[in-house]
Amino acid sequence: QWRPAYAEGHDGMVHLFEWSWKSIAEECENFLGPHKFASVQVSPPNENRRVAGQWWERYQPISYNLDTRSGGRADFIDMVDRCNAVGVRIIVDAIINHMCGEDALSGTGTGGCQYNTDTLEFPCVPFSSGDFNDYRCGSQNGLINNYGDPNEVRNCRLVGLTDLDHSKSSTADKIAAYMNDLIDIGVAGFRVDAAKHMWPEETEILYGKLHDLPTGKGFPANTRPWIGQEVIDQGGEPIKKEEYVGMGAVTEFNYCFSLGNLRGSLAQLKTVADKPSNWGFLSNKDAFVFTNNHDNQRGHGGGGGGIVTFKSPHDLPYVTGMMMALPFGTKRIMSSYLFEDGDQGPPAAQPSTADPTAESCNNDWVCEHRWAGIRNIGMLGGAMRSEPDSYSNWWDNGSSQVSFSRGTGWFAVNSDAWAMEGGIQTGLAAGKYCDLAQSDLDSCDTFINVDASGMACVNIQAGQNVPMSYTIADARVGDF
Ligand code: LM2
Ligand code: CA
Repeated sequence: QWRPAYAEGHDGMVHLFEWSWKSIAEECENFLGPHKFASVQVSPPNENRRVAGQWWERYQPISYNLDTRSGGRADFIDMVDRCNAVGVRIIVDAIINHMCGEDALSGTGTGGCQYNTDTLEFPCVPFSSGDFNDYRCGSQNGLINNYGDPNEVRNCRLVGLTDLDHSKSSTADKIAAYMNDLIDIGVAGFRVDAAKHMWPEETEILYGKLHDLPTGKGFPANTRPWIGQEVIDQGGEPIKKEEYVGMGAVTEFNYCFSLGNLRGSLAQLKTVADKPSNWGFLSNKDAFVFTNNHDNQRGHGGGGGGIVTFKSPHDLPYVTGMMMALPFGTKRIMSSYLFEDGDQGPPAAQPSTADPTAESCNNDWVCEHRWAGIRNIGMLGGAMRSEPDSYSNWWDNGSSQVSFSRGTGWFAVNSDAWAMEGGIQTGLAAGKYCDLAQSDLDSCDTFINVDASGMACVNIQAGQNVPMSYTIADARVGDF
C-alpha cells in the first residue's frame, strides 16, 4: 500500500487532470508507455453533480457509476487495459469522504442518477440519511468551522459537502465495493481525497476490505493497491499526517515549498534524502510528493506561495528533475490546462496526443509531462529505482550545482548563475550515452561520454534552456 505496483524501469505518476479516458488511453500508447512513465492519476471516474463551467464538480459524487465528462464505463475499462498493456498504471482519485454539496439540493448527476441533499437520498448507490455523519457532528451549522477540533474536521461537512459515516460497516462496504470494482478492472491504486476529513482507524478498516490487484491483469499475487492519502498538514493543526502512515502513503505538502524555496540552493536538498525527519518530512517510503497539485496551482486547498508550476517554465523542469532523482517519496507530476481563474473548468477540445515528438498538446492543455527536460524523467526515475533506495557519487558545489547517481541512472543539475563544467563521477560503465535531459533516445543528438573510470565531462551553462544532464544505463548508444 506504500509502493505502487509499477512496471520495471518505469517511474513517475502523471496527473492528467480532466483528461478524457479516450485521450489518456492514446497518451499511454503514444507517449507515456514509450517514455516509461509509470502511472496516471485520473480525475474522479464516478458520477458527479453538474456545475457549469467548474472543474470542481468532479469532487461532488452522486453515485459510484463510472459516468462523467471524462467518459463512461466502457471507455474507462478500455483505458485501463490499454495503459496497463504498455506498462502504465491507473491511479484513481477516490472521493469517498462525502457526496455532493448541500447547496445542490436536488437534481440529476452526470450519469442520470437522482439526488436530494435535504433528505440525503442518493438512490443509485444507494445512500440515505443513515449513511451520513451529521448525527456525530457537533458544530452549530453542521459545517467544519474549526480546524482545531478533529471531531469537527472529520464528522462535519467540508464546505457543505454531505459527509459519509465510515464507522457504519454497511456504508463502508458500499464505498469498498466501488473501489473493488475499480481494482477488479485493473486500477493499481488510489489518491484518497480529503483523507484528513476521515478517521484514520475507520479508513484503515475500509482499506482492509479492498481486494488485491488482479493476477488476471498481470499483477503479481498478493499485491495490495497503492494508497496515497491527501492530508493537507502544513503545521499548526492538531490533525497530523503521521496519523495516516500506518495504512499507506501520505501527501507531503511542505516539500512543495522546499523545492520552490531552494531553487537557487539545490545542494541543500541532499539532507532530504539523508534524513527527511530533519525537515519534518515523512519517510521516503511514506511520502507522496509533487512540485504542485491541482489545488495549490490555482489557490485552492490551502494554496501557498513559492510553489513551482507551469507558470515558471524555466524552473519547473529542473525542479521536477531534482524531485524525481532524489530517493524521496512516490512522485507525481502535474499536467495542467491553462486557466484565467481558479474555478474554471477544462478546455472544450481534448488535448492532441498523436505526435509523440510534440512538447505540447495544444488546445490550451499545458502538458508539462511532455516538456523538454521532463519528458524523459520517468525513464530516469525508473532506472534509479533501487533497493535499498539510496544515492551514490554525490557531488555539489555548496550552492546549486549537484550531481549524483542512483540505481542505474545518473543526474546533474545547475541552477546557479555560473557554468558547471568539468569532470564528474557518473557511476556508469564506459560508453557513449544519450543525454535524456536534452534529447529523446530514439532521435538522440546530445551525448555524454563516460570513460573507463566512470568520469564524464559535464557542461551545463548558466540559464541554459534545460539546465540538467541525465542518463541511464539503458541509454548507452555506443562506445566512448
Ligand atoms: C480535496 N482534497 O482533500 C480536493 O483536492 C479539493 O480539490 C476538493 O475541493 C476537496 N478536497 C473536496 O473534495 C474542491 C474545490 C472546492 C469545491 C469542492 C467541491 O477546491 O472549491 O467546493 O471541490 O466541489 C465547491 C465550492 C464551495 C461549495 C462546495 C459545495 O467552491 O463554495 O461550498 O463546492 O457545493 C458551498
Ligand atoms: Ca468526514
